Amino acid sequence: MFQNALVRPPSATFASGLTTSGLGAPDLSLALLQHRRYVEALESCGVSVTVLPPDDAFPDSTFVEDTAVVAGRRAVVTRPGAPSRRGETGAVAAALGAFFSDLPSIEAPGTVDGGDVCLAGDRFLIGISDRTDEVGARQLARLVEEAGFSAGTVDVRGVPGLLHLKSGIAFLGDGAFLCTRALASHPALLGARTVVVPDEEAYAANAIEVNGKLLVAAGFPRTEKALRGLGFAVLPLDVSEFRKMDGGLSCLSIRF
Ligand code: CIR
Repeated sequence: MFQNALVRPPSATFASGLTTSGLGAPDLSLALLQHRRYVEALESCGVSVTVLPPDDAFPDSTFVEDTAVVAGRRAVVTRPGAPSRRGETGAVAAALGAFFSDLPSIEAPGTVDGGDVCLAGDRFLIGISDRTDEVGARQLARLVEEAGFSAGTVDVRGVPGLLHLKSGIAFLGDGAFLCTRALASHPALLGARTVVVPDEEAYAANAIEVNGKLLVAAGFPRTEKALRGLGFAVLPLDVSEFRKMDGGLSCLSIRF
């Protein structure tokens, strides 16, 4: 069960963050509204939400998930792959310090983005991507293993259109994953139970399970229907403005 979540609303500079989506500039006031709804949804799942102040110096800082990885009673502060995002970690580490006394960091030259880290039961899948490198992944694996978890890597560099591992996969609980077709056939997922999103709904693979509810991006009817059919309590949320900046539901919070 998750008791807490850390979020950070988008700042006034949100539209100048990194993006490859080609979907146009985000509307800041709509993004702020969507972010408030996101916080309310987390609260409706019984989570107490800590809201960090927005920071204009870091346009991508609303995507807090990339800055820390929680492994039980340990939280690992990452070293984001994009140099423009490295300064985001200070405020997040300070806020996590109120909850975690065990707070190690990924050290240079390693890089890790939390969006590349998928916890499935007691096993961490760590994506090797353009943001998370092998050095960072090795450091993270050791740090989560010390905390009692197992870890393995998933190389997603050859998967087109995938910024992070979790852009294409979400753990649904009970050994099952929601994922894109490309990831379902990835050797790292051989033998796993998968619910595959239709190709035209690939964005919907970034979902989060929170205390028995599944938060999914709104506007992906086939995925939503399939998940409801499997008995999931689905909570659709509009995150259109975050999608324009290559982000999704999971990126907007650190849950623990
Ligand atoms: C970036 O490129 O870093 C941000 N614009 C989007 C980060 C999305 N984070 C995530 O998927 N965990």
